[in-house]
Amino acid sequence: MAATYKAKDITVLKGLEPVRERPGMYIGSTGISGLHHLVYEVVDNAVDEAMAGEATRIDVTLLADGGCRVSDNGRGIPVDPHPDDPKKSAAEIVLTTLHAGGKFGGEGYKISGGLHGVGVSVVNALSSRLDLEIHRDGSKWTLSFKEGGSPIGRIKEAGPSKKRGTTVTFWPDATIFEEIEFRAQTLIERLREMAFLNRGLEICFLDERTDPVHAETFHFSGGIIDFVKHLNGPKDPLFKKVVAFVETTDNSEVDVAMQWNTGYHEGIHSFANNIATTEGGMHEEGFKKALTNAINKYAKSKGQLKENDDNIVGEDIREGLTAIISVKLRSPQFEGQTKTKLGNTEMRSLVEKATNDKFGQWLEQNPSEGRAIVQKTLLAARARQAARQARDLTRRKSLLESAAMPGKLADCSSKNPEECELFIVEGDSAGGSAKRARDPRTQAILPIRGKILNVERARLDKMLKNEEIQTLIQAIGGGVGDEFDSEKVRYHRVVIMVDADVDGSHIRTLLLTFFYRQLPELVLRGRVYLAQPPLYRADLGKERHYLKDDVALREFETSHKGRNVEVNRFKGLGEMDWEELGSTTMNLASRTLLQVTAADAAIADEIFSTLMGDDVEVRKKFIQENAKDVRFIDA
Ligand code: 0RA
Repeated sequence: MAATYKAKDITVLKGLEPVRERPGMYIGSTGISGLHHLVYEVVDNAVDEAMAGEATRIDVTLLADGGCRVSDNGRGIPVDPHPDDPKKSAAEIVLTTLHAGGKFGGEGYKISGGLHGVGVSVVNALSSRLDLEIHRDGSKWTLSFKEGGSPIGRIKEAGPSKKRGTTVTFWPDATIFEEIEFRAQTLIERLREMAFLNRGLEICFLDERTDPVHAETFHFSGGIIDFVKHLNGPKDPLFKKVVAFVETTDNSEVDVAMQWNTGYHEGIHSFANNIATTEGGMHEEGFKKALTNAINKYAKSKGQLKENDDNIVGEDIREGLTAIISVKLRSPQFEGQTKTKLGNTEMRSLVEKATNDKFGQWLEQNPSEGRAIVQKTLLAARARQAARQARDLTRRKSLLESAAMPGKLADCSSKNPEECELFIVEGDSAGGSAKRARDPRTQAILPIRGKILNVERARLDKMLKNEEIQTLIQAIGGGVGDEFDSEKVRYHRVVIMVDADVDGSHIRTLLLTFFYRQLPELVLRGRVYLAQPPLYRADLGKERHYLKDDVALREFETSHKGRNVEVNRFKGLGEMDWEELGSTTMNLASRTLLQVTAADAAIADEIFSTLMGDDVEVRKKFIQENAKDVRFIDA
């Protein structure tokens, strides 16, 4: 008897040995992402049960001892003797044989998820222990596995049960993984996504490693409609409704939800069998093609686009669009560098047809929303054309004038961009002081007049036609928009120096928006700065102190109580003499600069869009909400 068991154990071990020898082949890596893959694998199996209409809830628990428990209320893994080897239960085979999982149930398993799809046996192979508990056919069944996946005895009937479902508890093998501590946040994000993609499925996450325990439940009755609302949450939707449609065939399913926001970012997220297809693929291609087609057809039929007008291009249609395309199909082909591109050609025509028909219909039924979409699209097209014209203009100018710099620019003598800075200064008088105060070798000055304010209510396209902005593009030297070339930029630091008043912040918002939209690389590389001119001068006898803001002033007054302090507020840069401007704001040794982050620029862009946008209601609301903020008072 003992000898027979031994022989069988060897066959089983052989079954999972390849997994322990080359874990990366099965789960990608033995790092943190491979570790999380174990959880996803078991969860995928449970989600399959939900997709088959057999489970409604999944519980994922991180145990205090480092294990992970995944529980579902599905049918339970079959426990009957397996025809190939009647001494073993089907469950034992599922847990100890590669690829065995999917083969069970045959037609019962309509659509199988898991990229993965490597099966729960891989999790078993890479665990130091795994406990299986199955509730099925009126009983509770248990079976445990030791390090490497061999079963400890046979499956046991451990009493009656009225429940159904499978619970897998596993402890990742510390000799295989570089680290074995799960990250709650990573798992939470994936579980939330899973809940969005499988409408109605309840996923409960519990982290028992912390005190107090951390519990979160994901359950979305709207499915991907809720997903789109979640993504658009922090943004300003163009209208309340979410466009959504479904198409099912005998062996596949297409699910689309989308909503435009007033921003400029294109956020299309596609999935195949719950896996993010970040490289896109056939389903995404079909969607984009039909979206462009449907909008053009609609815009023409409603006269918003005339017969002779150019068609609206996809890029302009997708500006500010948040969309989820989720397809489920029997045999997904994953291609591309990271195997996240869907290759099934039948999905292209299916999604294309569904989008053409159903979105076309939606537009007809929702004329005011349809009109808003087309309007936004036309604005995007206009801005893009204007940007191109502005680019052409500046390019032609610099060709004609053979790189002659604009007359207003007091350039620096060094031609090494690494040590050069460009100060964009508000007003001619401050510009004059800055020119005197600068280090002419490395610091260039470009005065910008308040006139730039006349672009108030202008959109970005008008802004690009503005002479001051053109001068600025020429001075910086790398071009604009898609053609921006950071190698050609003439200064490694671009410093915005404006008055600390309403006009000053208006100009700053405008400039930051311009940089964010047209020269984003400059912002991302951290090359844009804000000068920090002092707001106050406090005279103490012959001593002069420069104080950057109200807080600094209060501190100064407190620490010099009883002494005769004379305080002056600088109403603008022009009130400082050139020596003061130099020592407080420009000299490398004594100044402080504020580096602009991408987030700062994005906020400026949002303020700009809201204040300059066409939507009077949104603008009003914004101004009311921000009325206390002095920065916005003049808008
Ligand atoms: C094989 C066949 C059937 C279900 C399962 C496996 C199954 C596997 C897992 C893994 C985690 N939870 C699970 N739930 C079910 C079909 C059983 C039937 O037809 O009754």
